[in-house]
Amino acid sequence: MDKNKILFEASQVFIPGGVNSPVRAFSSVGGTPIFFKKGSGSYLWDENDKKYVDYINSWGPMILGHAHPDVINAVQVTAKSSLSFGAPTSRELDIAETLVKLIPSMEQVRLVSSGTEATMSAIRVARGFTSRDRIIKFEGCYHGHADALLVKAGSGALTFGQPSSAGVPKDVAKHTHTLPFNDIDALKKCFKDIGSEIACVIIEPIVGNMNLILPDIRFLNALRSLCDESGAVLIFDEVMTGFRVGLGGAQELYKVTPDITTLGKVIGGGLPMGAFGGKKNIMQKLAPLGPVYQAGTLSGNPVAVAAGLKTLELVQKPNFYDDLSLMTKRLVEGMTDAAKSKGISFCARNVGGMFGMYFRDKPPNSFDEIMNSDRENFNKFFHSMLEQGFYFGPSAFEAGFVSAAHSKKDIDLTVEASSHAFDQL
Ligand code: KE4
Repeated sequence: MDKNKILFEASQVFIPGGVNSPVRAFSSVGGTPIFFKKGSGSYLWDENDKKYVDYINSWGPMILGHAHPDVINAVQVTAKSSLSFGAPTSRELDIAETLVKLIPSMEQVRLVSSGTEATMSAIRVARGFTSRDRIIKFEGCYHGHADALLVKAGSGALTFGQPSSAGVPKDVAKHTHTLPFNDIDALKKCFKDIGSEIACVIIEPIVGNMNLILPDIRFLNALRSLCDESGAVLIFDEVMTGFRVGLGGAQELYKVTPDITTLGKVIGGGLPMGAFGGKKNIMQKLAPLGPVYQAGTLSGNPVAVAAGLKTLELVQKPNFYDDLSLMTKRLVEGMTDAAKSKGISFCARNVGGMFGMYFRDKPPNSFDEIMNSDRENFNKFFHSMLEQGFYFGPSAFEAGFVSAAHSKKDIDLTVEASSHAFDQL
């Protein structure tokens, strides 16, 4: 009997949907979620002891691969001195200094325990700094599950936002305007109409939550100058792209500087960690100095910080990102060639250790374009690869991830398996 099925059924008795985060339930691809019991390097083992090559990396954090000995050691050593104090520790200073050094747009940074907390807090401090209520986000971008961010476009781009989730009051959603990503005209029109009322714009500078979508540099530049003109705070949500697409994140690749950056995933090395940071005059608005309240029992948790610090130390090794990008490129080019040889409409691309694969002829550059990719083929591909022991994100709208532990052999076996998967489409 498949232990995944047994565990999934039992879990659904006690946990809503049997999972602690919806994407894990395989709802959009169908089938039974895989329950993992062990990870090492680029590999995962499920409860049936089946081995997989992992292309989720826990949705980004495991960039060094699973159970990296130096990270595990840092956690074990730290844990022996207690797990949490609820008081400042020197290592929080160490990681703050590291983050400020690696992301120069951040003059000050505050640690939290998740990406959601980071974006929720960034929006609050931007509203406090500007004394404005309206925020702008973009269709297809995901910033965690704070109420103000679970909002979709209203009937017209400038009408009040509509909740995209039950439980989000219309009175909260109405302050959030959702615009089309990469659409400069819509952006300019919005700023022309309500620019003086906008507290902040939050954007995934490289989008990983509607699959991988790259920004048009003119769009990012327009966004930066419109925020400068209107006094709106520009927030780059780099929870996924931070230390994933390169050492300086998307802002370094595109040379566009935000006022606030949110981080998560990689900076915790697999333990709960988020961060938001930016210009000192904005961050000084935060309690205990300023009027914007924000807090957290486990913020800056010593064990999570130890995992994060060690991870951030190791990603700074020379050529870390060049090597990671080359390995990821090997994967996307290999699968693209395999699909081509089978006459399947498929393409893929990567930025650093993050990749997108699309069942369409050309890489998408917008929400609408990604929405018309072939989901049925994605689902068949996903299940064929899973069967063959290759674990991709269980959704056509998620990016994929390669770790520094992935070997050429892993990649070549994955490409070979993709060829069999394309045969089945
Ligand atoms: P968390 O609260 O899940 O730590 O972070 C929220 C978040 C914020 N910003 C961006 C750009 C993100 O990608 C995320 C979370 N990403 C998803 C993957 N698409 C996490 C996986 C999940 O929800 O289970």
